[in-house]
Amino acid sequence: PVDSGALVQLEEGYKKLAASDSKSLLKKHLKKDIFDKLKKKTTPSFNSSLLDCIQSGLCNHDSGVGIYAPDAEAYKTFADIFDPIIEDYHKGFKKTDKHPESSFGKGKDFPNLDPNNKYIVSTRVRCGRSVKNFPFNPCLSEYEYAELECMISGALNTMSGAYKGGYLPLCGMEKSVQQKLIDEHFLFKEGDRFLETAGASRFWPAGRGIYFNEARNFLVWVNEEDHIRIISMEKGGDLGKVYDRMLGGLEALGKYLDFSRDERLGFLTFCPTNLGTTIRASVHIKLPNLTANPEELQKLATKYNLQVRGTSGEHSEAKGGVHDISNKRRMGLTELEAVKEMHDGISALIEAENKAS
Ligand code: ADP
Ligand code: CIR
Repeated sequence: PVDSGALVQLEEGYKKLAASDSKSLLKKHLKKDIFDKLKKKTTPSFNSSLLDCIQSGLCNHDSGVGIYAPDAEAYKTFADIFDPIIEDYHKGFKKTDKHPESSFGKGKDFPNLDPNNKYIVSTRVRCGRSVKNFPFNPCLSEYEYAELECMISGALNTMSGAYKGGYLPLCGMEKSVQQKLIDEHFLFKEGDRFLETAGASRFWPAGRGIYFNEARNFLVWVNEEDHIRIISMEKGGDLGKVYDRMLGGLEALGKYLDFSRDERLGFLTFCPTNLGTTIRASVHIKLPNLTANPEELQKLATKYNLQVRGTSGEHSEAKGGVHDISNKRRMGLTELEAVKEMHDGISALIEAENKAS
């Protein structure tokens, strides 16, 4: 059951959100009748409440989305709010829809986006995975963080060839080293208030860390937003090469770890925006003509199902004209289709930039 303190917090938080000018999907979809229907529910195994799901959105009215699943069951117990948000974010994935089986394709499906190195600074593809039989951040004990870290770093340390590297735990990492890794876009940032208020930063930095190979173009984040984030990145626009490297790493890890996948939702993640394929394929790109008119850029991004972020990731500014542009939806289409959506969209933006010059 939901204790009376949490209920009061929920009611007050909801009132404030409803009266605010928040643009979040939470505010848009959490109608009073849905709120009332869900406010006393909890998930069967972990006793997670609606407050656990929406605390981040209640605390941060500038959220784009504003909801997380504290455990996988929350997607079912609180389906009345997750489903419409999922449908909105992933462009029409309905509550009766089923995420397709994985179909990864190959990097050769994606020609270099910028062979003359005119626009693209770097290309990155990431996916997220949860380890079977473990809940998401808000429900993990300190012991489970350690267990997960041990399992994941153990699997990573078996990697060979181009993937051979080392695991660096955040515990004991020099601040200067940490900051350098963040500035180089390798490491996740610290103190993200959206994650913190979602209950995702408990026991920080315990169990968190980063693995990278010698070339520093294959990286794995451990226990940040998701148990695992697998990342491939390099300078330039060779999306195919970057994608293949990510796929190889994913396949190697999958030999040692079982990942959580839901029949309907696909691969399970903490944030509903990452469900399904979990893939975000992005470029850091300079498009001076297009970005001179932010509204026009946003219009084009919407047209091609792309998302524009700042230079240091989500909720950051674009510095020196460098934007992070990626596929937006990850659910209801295959991995190959998700990356193709990004490839075709970025190609179209570059074409538009050329025309505008
Ligand atoms: P994600 O949801 O993929 O983890 P974030 O927006 O939190 O993404 O960004 C994580 C880090 O990855 C940030 O440092 C961001 O600048 C970096 N990043 C994202 N795309 C690229 C890219 N194409 N090239 C270089 N760095 C990138
Ligand atoms: C927000 O709502 O802004 C944060 N909780 C982050 C949501 C994830 N954003 C996204 O577009 N993938």
